[in-house]
Order: sequence, then structure tokens, then C-alpha cells
Amino acid sequence: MSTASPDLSELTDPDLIQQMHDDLYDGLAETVVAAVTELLRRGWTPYDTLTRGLVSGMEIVGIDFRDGILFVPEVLKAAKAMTAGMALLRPLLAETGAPQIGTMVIGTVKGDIHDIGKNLVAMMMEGAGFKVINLGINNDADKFIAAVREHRPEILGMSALLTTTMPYMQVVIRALKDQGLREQVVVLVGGASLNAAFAEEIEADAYCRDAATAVETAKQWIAIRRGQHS
Ligand code: B1M
Repeated sequence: MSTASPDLSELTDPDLIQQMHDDLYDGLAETVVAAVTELLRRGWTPYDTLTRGLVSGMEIVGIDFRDGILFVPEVLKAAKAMTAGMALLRPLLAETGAPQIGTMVIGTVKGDIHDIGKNLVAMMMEGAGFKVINLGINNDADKFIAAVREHRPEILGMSALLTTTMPYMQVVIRALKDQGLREQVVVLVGGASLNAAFAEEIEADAYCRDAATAVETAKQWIAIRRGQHS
């Protein structure tokens, strides 16, 4: 991939996106941030900048990681560049002025350190008017339980990216049941290796394939629960 840095303002939109993807791939945080800034300057929405720019760029990284073309250190650099770009968009996505509609606790489960997708969900939920308590990565059941007790969220979100860590979600759900907390929260799960059948199997309330789905699903569940209790 190219490491030359052309004047971004002179590129067409498709070329700018391509440049952003190349820079993400090469882990060049500064130029990824510059490309995000340039897209926003051109009037792109934060959401389009995020999904058509950063997220689709990360998909290419994922494919080459899977195929053994990229290795952990390079992917880590790409992830850092992605995080730097996301940091710029976070306040803009949260700035919608939406009234607070509920609280969500979200975290990546024990053994798993992937946090980009989970942070993206947190950002979009904030933008939709949720108060979000982001527990970070590698959370065991006790941490999820303690957060549910402390914050009394309507929604508990769990993220797992590895086939080896996704079963831990069931451990958390069982712990919620054991502690008499399961009925208090809607449990939403997500992550690249999951699907709806898995969510059903572990008795989560729903699988969310992406951040936008997580927002919509959370809103629907809140409406259902409030309807039941009014
Ligand atoms: Co990891 N890794 N990784 N990795 N990594 C994957 C997941 C993998 C699929 C790559 C591959 O082989 N193609 C593979 C898993 C294979 C499997 O289990 N089936 C893998 C592996 C094997 C590993 C290691 C074991 C590698 C090693 O050490 N040999 C290791 C494990 C570390 C650990 O966790 N214990 C590892 C390490 C890493 C890095 C540290 C280098 C880095 C993570 C950095 C970070 O997150 N800060 C990394 C990355 C970046 C990836 C890939 C390339 C990209 C993940 C990502 O950020 N995607 C990934 C490949 C892939 O997923 N195709 C891969 C972008 C993000 C926006 O999408 O996370 O899917 P995603 O989130 C989406 C949805 O899934 C959903 O919404 C998000 C936004 O739309 N979603 C939720 C996610 N969480 C949700 C929660 C919700 C709702 C929706 O709650 C309600």
C-alpha cells in the first residue's frame, strides 16, 4: 500500500475514501484523522464518514488478517488509526440533542480485547439519546452484574469477536438469572462471529449485527417494556 500523502483537499470523494482506506490499512492515524476532517468539511454526515469511510476500511484489514497477509502488530496499528478517527466523530454523533431515552451498560466479555465495534455501538447509542456506561474489554460476569446493580440499565450489551469468547455471554446471562436480575434488563449481543441462532440459544433477547441495528433494537425493546409496565 502507498505511504505517499497527497493533498487530501484535491482528491475526489471516491479517491479520498480510497486514500483513507489505504492509510487505515497502513495504520497512519494522523492522515486518517485528516481524511475524516476533510470528509466532514465537504458536508459528509458523521454517520456516512464512519460507515462508508472507517468501517468499510476496517473490513479490508479484517480480510487480509484472516488471509494471513496482515499480522497482529499491523492490525493493532490499523485499530489505533481507526480509534483516532472515531474519536473525532464521537462528539458529533452524540450531538443530536435527542432526549435521554434510557441507560445501557455495555462491555466486551472476558478473554476478549476487541473493542472497536463495541465502542462504535456505544457511540451510536449515545447519539440516539442513551446514557451509556462503557465497561471496556475483558469483563467477567461479576463486573457485568455489579454494573447492572449500580446503574440499573434497561439494556445490557455484550460484545465478543472470537468464537472462543462468545460462549462466555451465556455465563453472564446465567449469572444474571442466578442473581434475580435477568428480568430487569434486555440483553443484546453482538460481534462478528455471532448470529441470531446463537443469541437465541444463550437466551439473549436479541442479536444485533451492527451498531445501527443495536440502536433500533434497543429502542424497540424499551417501547415494549414501557408499554407492558404502563
Ligand atoms: Co482480532 N480477530 N484477534 N484483533 N480482529 C478477528 C475478530 C478475526 C475474525 C480475524 C480473522 O481471523 N479474520 C479473528 C477471530 C476468529 C474467530 O474467532 N472466529 C481474530 C483473532 C483470531 C484474533 C487473535 C486471537 C489473533 C492472535 O493473537 N493470533 C487476537 C485475540 C485477542 C483477544 O481478544 N484475546 C486478536 C487480536 C486483535 C487485535 C488486538 C490486533 C485487534 C483488536 C484491536 C481493538 O479492538 N482495539 C484485532 C482486530 C482489529 C480484528 C479485526 C481485524 C477487526 C475487528 C474490528 O474492529 N472490526 C477482526 C476481523 C473481523 O472482524 N472481520 C479480528 C470493525 C468493527 C466496526 O466491527 O467489531 O464486528 P465489529 O463490530 C460491529 C458488529 O459486530 C456489531 O456492531 C459493530 C459495529 O457495526 N457489534 C455489536 C459488535 N459488538 C457489538 C455489541 C453489541 C451490538 C453489536 O451489543 C449490543
